Amino acid sequence: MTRRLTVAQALVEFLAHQYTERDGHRHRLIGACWGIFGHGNVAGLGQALVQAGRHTMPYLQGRNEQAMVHAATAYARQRNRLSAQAVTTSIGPGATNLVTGAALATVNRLPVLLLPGDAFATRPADPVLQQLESPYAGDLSVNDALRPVSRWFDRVHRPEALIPAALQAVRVLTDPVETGAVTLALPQDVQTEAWDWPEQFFADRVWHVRRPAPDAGELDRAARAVRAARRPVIVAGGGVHHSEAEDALRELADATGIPVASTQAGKGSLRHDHPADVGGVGHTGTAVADDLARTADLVIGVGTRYTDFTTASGTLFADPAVRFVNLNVAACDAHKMAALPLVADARTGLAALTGALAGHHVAPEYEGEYTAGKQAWQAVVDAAYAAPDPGARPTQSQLLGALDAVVGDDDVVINAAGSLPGDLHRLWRSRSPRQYHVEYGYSCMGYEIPAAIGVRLAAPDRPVWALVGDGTYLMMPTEIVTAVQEGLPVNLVLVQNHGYASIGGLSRQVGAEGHGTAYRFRDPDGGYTGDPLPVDLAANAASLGMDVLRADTVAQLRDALAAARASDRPTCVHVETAPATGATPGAQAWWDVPVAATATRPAAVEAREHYEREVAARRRPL
Ligand SMILES: Cc1ncc(C[n+]2csc(CCOP(=O)(O)OP(=O)(O)O)c2C)c(N)n1
Ligand SMILES: [Mg+2]
Repeated sequence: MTRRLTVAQALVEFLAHQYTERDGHRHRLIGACWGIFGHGNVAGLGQALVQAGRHTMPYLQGRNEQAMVHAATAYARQRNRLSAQAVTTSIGPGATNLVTGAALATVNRLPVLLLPGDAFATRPADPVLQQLESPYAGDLSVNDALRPVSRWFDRVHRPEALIPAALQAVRVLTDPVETGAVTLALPQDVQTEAWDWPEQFFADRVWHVRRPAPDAGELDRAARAVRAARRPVIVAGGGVHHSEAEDALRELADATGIPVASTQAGKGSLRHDHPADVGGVGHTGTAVADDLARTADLVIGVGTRYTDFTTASGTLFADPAVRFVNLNVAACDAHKMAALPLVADARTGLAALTGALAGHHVAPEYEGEYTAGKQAWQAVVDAAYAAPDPGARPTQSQLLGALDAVVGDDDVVINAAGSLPGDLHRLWRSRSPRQYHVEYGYSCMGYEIPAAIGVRLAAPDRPVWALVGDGTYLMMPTEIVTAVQEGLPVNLVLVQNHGYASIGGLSRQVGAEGHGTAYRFRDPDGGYTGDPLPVDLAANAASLGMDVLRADTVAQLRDALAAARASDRPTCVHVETAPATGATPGAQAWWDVPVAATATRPAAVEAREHYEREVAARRRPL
């Protein structure tokens, strides 16, 4: 039995029949297909999607290809990687706009299926509109730029090649180790070619997402190391969420009293008020977590990649005798930091470790020490959140305090770049898994608004907040239109501070004097130190269709946030923040940003002296 369809029609039909299964629950793998059409996909995938209809494959219209990938990636994150979305583009610029989104997905180990159009396979006219010509390679196209940022890349030159290509694509999307951006480049002529497909290709196919159990020897060595440790600390990464291992982690913490610090991706693995939760760790961590990390004799990494923010650029885990046990489904992560590897699914591995540690508990003095540290940090958060003068302009940490007072357990808070990730990691009180949605693998300005759409599509009952700096807003406000079009009541908190404040601070620290980081008019000497620019981002958001509430004071901000949460329309709260005060805690650990080794200006010379002292204290991670 065969069915005659075009390549694009066959691909859509195939994707509509792919499912994942984990823990007895079945999920549709590809929930929808985003697309912007051009000559490279309109007659192929465009026609196929309209023919399939919205029940077979829902179509979502975006404004910018990068943003569509962000929305799809956030969707997959919120769905614990059990569902994903596809993104179709034309050839040329539509395709290359995917690159940043693909990198973000791959860095964060999140599945997204990219379907860029490609130049004709049959080459009736070379070059076609938007085709890249290379003097040395006839088979090169701009889509090759997607290879390094894809976990699977294939170009379907002939109709029948779609079958193995599509199966491999789904294998990678659903593999907990391999997953990331998956690209099927589809030449525009091939998309429209017909073929007699075996019916079997369109049968329901269930991809069982495995939960590999640990090797007995690895488990035994890990358990011995934990039992021998006096100051163990768990570093919970994004893998805890991907694996839905939050309960298993809590059971291990309850049974053993081992404190749990978390990376940006792992925050919320335990509720903030769980006695073992010591909050964020690393450059943007809490004092209590970082002190524990500095003095730990054993670090138990669970589902973490150990980025430089987590390790404070290799300076945080400072005990010369510190050892690592890494529970990770990916062997490449399990072996980082010269660790004892425990290669397994996070949930399965945590449960096994809890079993192997039966009867073991950390010393009461150690528990008492971090409990006191946790209380001290709570007081720091309270002080940072407190806004005694309701008539004053809020600082950014007071803004987070106001948001903290408004949200419930189900709200999702999204951010990716600027000064907010640090404040959020240090201060935010996570109340449920997947409430804290900070993308800090790629830290991509512009992720937040499309991500809010993806999260809302994945979790229609959860109120969603995109926290966005003015710089980030200007980089990618486009998908506001999509939220309005789809009737998604996403909330946007637009933080106006007239420039790239975070980088301004960093720039001053590293001797670059804040150059080019403020949004101000050019002065006669050529610098940007004139008046602030007369931009009205609130008016901009309103012009794209959002309801807008302007808050100039703490009191107005509280009202606006409450009104936004109650509204069933996409709503923007625009707030101009005051500079941070002493109440907002800063970095508790170092981060390596190299400073000019020679300079003519004193700021850089001084910064270099400071930098060399820090570098001298660094212990190189293995
Ligand atoms: C796409 C992208 N370009 C550049 C950067 C580098 N970068 C990190 S934060 C930042 C400034 C962000 O400005 P804004 O959103 O206004 O936040 P603020 O720093 O003012 O809190 C920049 C330029 C980035 N993370 N992403
Ligand atoms: Mg800013």
